[in-house]
Order: sequence, then structure tokens, then C-alpha cells
Amino acid sequence: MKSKAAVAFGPGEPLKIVEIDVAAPKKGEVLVKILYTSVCHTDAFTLSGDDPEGVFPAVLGHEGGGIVMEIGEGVTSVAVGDHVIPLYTAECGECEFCLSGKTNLCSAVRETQGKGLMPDGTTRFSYQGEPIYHYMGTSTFSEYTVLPEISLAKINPEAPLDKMCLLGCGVTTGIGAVHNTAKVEAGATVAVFGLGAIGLAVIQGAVQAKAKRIIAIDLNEEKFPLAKEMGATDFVNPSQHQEPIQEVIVAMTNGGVDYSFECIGNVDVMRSALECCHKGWGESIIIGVAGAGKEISTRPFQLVTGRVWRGSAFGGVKGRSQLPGMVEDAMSGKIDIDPFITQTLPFADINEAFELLHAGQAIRTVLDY
Ligand code: NAD
Ligand code: AHE
Ligand code: ZN
Repeated sequence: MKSKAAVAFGPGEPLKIVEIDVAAPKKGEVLVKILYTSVCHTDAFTLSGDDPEGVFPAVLGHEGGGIVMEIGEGVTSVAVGDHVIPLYTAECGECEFCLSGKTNLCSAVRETQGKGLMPDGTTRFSYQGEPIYHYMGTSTFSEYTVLPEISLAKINPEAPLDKMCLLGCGVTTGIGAVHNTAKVEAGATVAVFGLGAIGLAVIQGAVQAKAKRIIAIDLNEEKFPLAKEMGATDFVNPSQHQEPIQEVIVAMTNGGVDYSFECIGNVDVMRSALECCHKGWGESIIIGVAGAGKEISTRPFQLVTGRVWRGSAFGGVKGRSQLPGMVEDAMSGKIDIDPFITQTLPFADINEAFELLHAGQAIRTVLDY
């Protein structure tokens, strides 16, 4: 079938809206009509050419919501008409990872997914007879996309997909990292580096966890009012300080924070986030994605003296079993998605959504097909 899609033909180039061909779903696969998608910083990161797994030409996009149009052979867990959120972290329920009880990472389709292919090693997308790669197993920048069945969370059909699409990445990642990865407890002091959707979702999660102090850190002070609205208590712009920012935060907090979250993807900030943690128990969670060749460093003494470095993917959330519950939480008001949606644009204006993100003027732009 034909599908409207925004194709990334090469690194650093704007996306091009073209009509691509989408092949029917094969065994274990599902054809989904995406109704809404938004742009996450990771899409911009891959488009920049910095992602070691970036392959071109590709259909990017991993934050979306849609409806099942067709199922491939053997698909039993979703049916035509179901409302779904695509998952870049699949959940097969059978692999060593899924059965471990220790992680939300699933190995079933991850290898082919990282190469831009479906599990059988081929692609369902083409343009003018040439193959187009998939992205993160989701490719929500095509109106019609094909995904493995295990990469779909079936959600309440009453839930508004124009909002729920943000649970496909940003909101879930930040809130999940607080509860599942850090396990922030009531009364804790938290530092959040980077106030995009991820950092703001961390703030929302920290408020849910009843953290007593939430320090919001960003170079762009225009991010502070929304962070305040979400529940941050303190605001720091590193460019306004001479000393390393970790020293500023340690001084503010009588020895350091209980938890810090890096929501930028900058390895120098990752070091600051670790080193602003309290001796003996402070934990720093890396959420930001750093480019090819980047490495983190600190004095091992920082870890010897009790600070802990962790990472979090999709907030530690198991998509098929836990995301439907988060959708219910968003419907009942326990999760507030509205503040994250700063713009809504027609899908045709997708490059503007990237520009707004780069300019620091958008948290999330929801694109309407
Ligand atoms: P964003 O661009 O909306 O937000 C980043 C924020 O960081 C901006 O407000 C920017 O002003 C601020 N910033 C940049 N450099 C800074 C610095 N040196 N000091 C302080 N603030 C600085 O991005 P986003 O969509 O919120 O994503 C944030 C990061 O999280 C990205 O790296 C993205 O790839 C990653 N991410 C990871 C996961 C995961 O599962 N691990 C999921 C989603 C996004
Ligand atoms: N492809 C990159 C890594 C990208 C990455 O870390 N992705 C996050 C999700 S970002 C969503 O916005 C993630 O979930 N990682 C775990 C995984 O299995 O990909 C690289 O460095 O190669
Ligand atoms: Zn994302």
C-alpha cells in the first residue's frame, strides 16, 4: 500500500515528505495506522548522524499512537481496530531478559531492530523500488507502519491518542526512571539536569514520589517556569556560576542530592550529575543518549565512596504489561500529559517540529496526520 511518510534520506538533511510503499505484515507482524506522532530528541540525534545505529534512508519516529489495520499470520494478541502505542522496547515475555525480572530490555527483536530491519532481516518500506530502513522498530513518521506484534502495547480505546502518543517515549521514560530505576522515596532530594520532556517527566515522577526538594538545572532559563509548574523547587543555570555545577549543588544541599538524573546526553554533564550526589548513598541515573565515540569518566573514588551510577531505558517500563496501566493513570489524572504538549502541527510541518526542539522552543510538538 501507499503511505505518506517523512523520510530521512541522509544524516543532517531535513526530512522529505514522500509517498512510500509499505508491504503487508508478515508472520508475527502488524500494520498500524499512526494517527499522531511527536518528535523526541533521540530522533534528532539519529538524524544528526551521531547515532552509531543510524542507517539511511530511514523512516524515523518512535513516539506515536495508532490503530491496528491488518495482522500478519499467527498474530493473536492484537486485532484489527485495537488502539496501540508502538514500543521501541519490545516485550516478548519469553527471552532471558523478559524472564529475569531484573530489566525491561527484551532481546527478541533488538538485534534486527538496531539494523533498521524487521525480525526476518528485511524491510517493509520502499521508495521508487529502493528499500527504506525502519527505526527503533517503530517508524512512526509513516502514516502506515509495520511492527512486530511484541512491539505493541494495546491500550484503552477511550484514551485520546493525541495525548497518549507521548507515553511512547518521553513521559514514560522520565516518570519510569524515577519509580523503576532510582526508586525515589518520600522526602528525597533530587537534581534534574535538562528540562526537556524527559527532565520534566522526571520532575513529575519525583513529585509523585513525594520528593521534598527538586532542583531543576538547564542552560535555557525559559524552561524554568514550566519546571516550576510541574513541581520543581529550585532552579539553577550552570552558566551563571564560576564553579563546577556539582560544587554548587553540593553546597546547596548540605553534601549532595539523594538522586540525580541526566536528561541531556552530554558526557560532561553526566559526570557533574554523578558528582553532585551525596557521599555514601547518592545515585545518578543516566537517561540522555550520547553520540558515537563519547565516553563517561569520573574518579573511581566517587564510586568507592558510595555514589552509584545507573542507566535507564524507557524508564525501566515493560511496555506491553505496564504501559496500558500508565494510560489509565493518564486518563484518571495521576499522570498529567497536557503540559508536555507545547505545539500541535500538521504532519507536513514535521521539520518545523525538529527546529522548535533544537531552538529550545518546544517540549513536545504533536504531529497530526
Ligand atoms: P530536549 O532537547 O527537549 O531537552 C534537553 C534539555 O537539555 C534542553 O532544555 C536543553 O536546554 C538542556 N541542555 C542542553 N545542554 C545542557 C547543559 N550543558 N546543561 C544543562 N542543560 C542543558 O530533549 P529530550 O527529548 O527531553 O531528551 C533528552 C535526552 O534524553 C536526549 O539525549 C534523548 O536522546 C534522551 N532520551 C533517552 C531515553 C531513554 O530511554 N534513555 C528516552 C528518551 C530520550
Ligand atoms: N542507538 C544508540 C543508543 C540509543 C539509545 O540508548 N536509546 C534508548 C532509547 S532513546 C529513546 O528516545 C534505549 O532504549 N536504549 C536501549 C536500547 O536497547 O536501545 C547507540 O548508541 O547505539
Ligand atoms: Zn524518545
